[in-house]
Amino acid sequence: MTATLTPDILSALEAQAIELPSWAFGNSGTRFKVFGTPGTPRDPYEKIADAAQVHEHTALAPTVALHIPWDKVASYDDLRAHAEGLGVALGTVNSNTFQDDDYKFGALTHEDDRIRRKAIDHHLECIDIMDATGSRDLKIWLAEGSNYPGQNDLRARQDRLQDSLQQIYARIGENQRLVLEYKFFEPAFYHTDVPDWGTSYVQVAALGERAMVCLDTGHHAPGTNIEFIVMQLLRLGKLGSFDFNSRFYADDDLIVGAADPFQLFRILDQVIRGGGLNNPDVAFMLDQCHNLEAKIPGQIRSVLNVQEMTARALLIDREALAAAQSANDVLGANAIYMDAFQTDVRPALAEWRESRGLPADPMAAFAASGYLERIEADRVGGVQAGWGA
Ligand code: LRH
Ligand code: MN
Ligand code: MN
Repeated sequence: MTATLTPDILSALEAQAIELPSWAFGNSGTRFKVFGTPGTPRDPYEKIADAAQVHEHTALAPTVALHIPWDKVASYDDLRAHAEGLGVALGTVNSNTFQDDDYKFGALTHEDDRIRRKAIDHHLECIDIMDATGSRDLKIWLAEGSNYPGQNDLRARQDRLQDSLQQIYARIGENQRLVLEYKFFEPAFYHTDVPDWGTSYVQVAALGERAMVCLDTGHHAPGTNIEFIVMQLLRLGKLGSFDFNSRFYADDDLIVGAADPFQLFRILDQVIRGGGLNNPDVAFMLDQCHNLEAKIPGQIRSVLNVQEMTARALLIDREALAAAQSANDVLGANAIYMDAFQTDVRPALAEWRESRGLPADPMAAFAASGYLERIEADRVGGVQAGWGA
């Protein structure tokens, strides 16, 4: 079945905005090997230039998230002007308390007040940067936990975490937000201090209205019903942002929709059902690392996959579905749902793109643009940025 997209669907799609992570443009790999790629950015300015290519070819990615200290620069006003000159804006600021020797046994949960103070101060510095970049969200992901039962006092760590978050939240501006990301394991393997949405919710609910939960799709145990969590957080008004990526096994950070497009469809269905699609309270971000594939087309593929699954989810005949659900028509309801998922929206999206002056096939247009060849030739010398620099 191929689709015709109604004006309502097209205007919802037109408002869709997906934030790109600056770190997706640097080199990344596994703990076994990080492979270098010719043309990889050497600094945050070049990462933003690459991100702007994704927006130029898709009109889907108007903002770029920064990671501090990876994206530290001398002047954030200058970085902001550089981004704006390329047609994009600076978005979420991600803090980093996972690459400093002091944080071996924790940061915001650390027993030692000096180390905890240092971690809190890092977040205050991130908020200063947000003031300069015009960013709304401070995203916190903590690599904290323990490896062995008995190693730590789990409860005392929750208390210290709340105290640290309160100190950070006190500095969050009127128009800013604190977003707390959870992850069930890694780098710690026995316990993680913010392992699940419940813990993140409890921690942010105690802070106040401008504190929200970030859901990274790769941060759950296999088999978790992620769309249920999306529904619940939207219902509670606490879904602040998504980190989209896909996974087969752990925190794989692969192209969105690559592993399980049906799961992406189900998540986007709940986003629409919960009023979150173009609700400014929910930030749609990618959190991906391209270990093998070229980075810019990797990001283009991801934003297109999100757009495609959004279009399919918007095709669900919600009236018919509600009627089938209230009649307990199990097979009928499921058939209505699956009909939307099985609809090919690609020709309709290509036509719509062209009507807006965008390339019908952004992947092909980017490949033909010569940009990759240009950066490979231009960016020689200097040190390539990587996951961590
Ligand atoms: C942690 C995480 C988090 C970090 C990013 C680099 O696994 O998903 O969002 O900020 O990786
Ligand atoms: Mn993430
Ligand atoms: Mn992750």
